[in-house]
Amino acid sequence: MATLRLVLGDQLTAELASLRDYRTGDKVLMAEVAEEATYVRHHKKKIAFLFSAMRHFAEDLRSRQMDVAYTSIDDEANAGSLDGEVARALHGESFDRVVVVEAGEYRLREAMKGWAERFGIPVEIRRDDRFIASQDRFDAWAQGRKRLTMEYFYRELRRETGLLMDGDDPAGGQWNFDHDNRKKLPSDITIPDRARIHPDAITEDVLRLVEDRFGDHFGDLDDFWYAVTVDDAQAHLDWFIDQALPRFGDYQDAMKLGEAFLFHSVLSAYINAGLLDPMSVCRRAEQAWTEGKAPLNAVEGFVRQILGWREYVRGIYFRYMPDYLQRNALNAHRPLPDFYWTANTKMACVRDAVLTTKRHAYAHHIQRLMVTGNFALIAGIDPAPVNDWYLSVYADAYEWVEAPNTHGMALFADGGLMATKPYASSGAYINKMSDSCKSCSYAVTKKNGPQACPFNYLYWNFLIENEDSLRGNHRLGMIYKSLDRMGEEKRHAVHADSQRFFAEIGIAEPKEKAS
Ligand code: FAD
Ligand code: DLZ
Repeated sequence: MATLRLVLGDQLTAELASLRDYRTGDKVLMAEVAEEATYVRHHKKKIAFLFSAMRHFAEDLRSRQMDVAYTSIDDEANAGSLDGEVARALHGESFDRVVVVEAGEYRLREAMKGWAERFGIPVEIRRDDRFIASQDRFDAWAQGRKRLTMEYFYRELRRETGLLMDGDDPAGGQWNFDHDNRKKLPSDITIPDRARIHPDAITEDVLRLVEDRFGDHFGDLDDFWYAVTVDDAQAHLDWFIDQALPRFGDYQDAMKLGEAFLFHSVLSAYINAGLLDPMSVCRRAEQAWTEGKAPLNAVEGFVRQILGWREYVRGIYFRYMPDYLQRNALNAHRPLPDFYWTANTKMACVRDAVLTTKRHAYAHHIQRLMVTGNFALIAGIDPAPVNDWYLSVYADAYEWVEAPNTHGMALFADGGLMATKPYASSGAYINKMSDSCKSCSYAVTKKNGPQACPFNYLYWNFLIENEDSLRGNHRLGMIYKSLDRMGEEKRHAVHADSQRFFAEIGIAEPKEKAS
């Protein structure tokens, strides 16, 4: 019984469920296809990272004596899509079945359901057990709950896995060390230089190909430092555990102009593509704590991101798709400003976040949430183009993780399924957590007028525009009381400044109000 085993670009794990029962005579199919590279116009570095990692993984499988059929993007016979490539592989060969691990994105998962009928052959779609919690596990937890608070899901997974547990109690007597993890960067702190992987011949080939085929996509291709093999991703993990994890917690929310990575792990692209296993990464961090190499606030903060947030957002995505992305709870309709692509803005924090993104296909969480995300939220940008932007510009972006973070956490477009209140803030938050306001053309101390930081008046404009939806939110009660104390003149200034600014950045369409 010969089996065709399709491995997707984000399934680069030798222990993958679809490869476990490989037998001589089977064939592994991997394909670089235009459809996956362009369903959103991915950042050039993301395509290069994935194509190079796929090519290295194919070599790895061959070294394990597996028969791999690999279609490169410049192969003349390339069908252009994954289903087209499966059809081509089946043509004229006698396979008895196709085996594949479920796709991480809803669109492809749905498409795969029709493959058996389409190809006239059994197609076995296996569960992706690289996640710590299955979808059934998440659904069982979510069932009947009024609020899906991540913290409680995370605690259950801590208990089940034993990660950072002291018997039945959390290590250190607390589940969460968030309050220790909001420090501003001291001006004299040394930020460690990142370990970089230099492109080998396979990566150099891919870089040329990507420039040739996808040269008009967003992003810089030069200075390519991504790991593209399991060993090199492991080296990045080792570097992080030694050099950055000890201060990960303290400066988790900090930002600094020109410093893309600070003490973050920069491992998400590897974990999501399958080069690193999420549970092993958590265990490595836990070990650093037990060996006294990293403090508990850092290790718990890090483990929470992976065991908590990463597992939780995937559960949310598959529980609520496809309706999830249709939601637009705040009825936001303005177009995405051009500066998300060009970085051509006088707001220093936004410019830095976009330039970092363009250069590295990476920005850390606080830049994504509190700078570009916060701006899109308070400016009332339509969630659809914002989702497309986040899905295309980051090397770690797949819809299962991008959509809940963008649509739910950053934009509150899901109406509060994930967050109890919108993550909206004025310039004061950015000033507190970064150095960007010091060199900004706008003044964070000014609340109104052409020189004022746009985050300041857009914040109030957001609360006014969304008063019908948000006034009843008990976590915003104090803020609406402040708004009630605002005089007519000030409210008028907020409105006028916001309209002037929307016109200046070319997004002045009036916001439609829900009927
Ligand atoms: P670290 O800060 O070092 O965190 C460690 C690890 O925890 C990450 O590598 C990642 O695997 C995981 N993690 C941390 N936060 C989250 C989170 N909120 N959700 C899921 N996993 C998390 N993450 C993606 O992997 N892909 C995305 O497409 C993505 N889009 C985002 C969009 C928005 C608007 C926001 C606010 C966040 C998004 N995130 C996304 C989550 C988070 O910003 C990134 O995982 C993180 O910045 C990756 O950098 P890092 O590896 O240095 O993470
Ligand atoms: C993101 C991506 C890109 C850019 N290219 C490919 C590809 O050519 N072949 C492939 O198998 N996968 C690719 N991927 C990853 C897929 O988009 C990903 O597997 C689906 O979105 C499901 O998560």
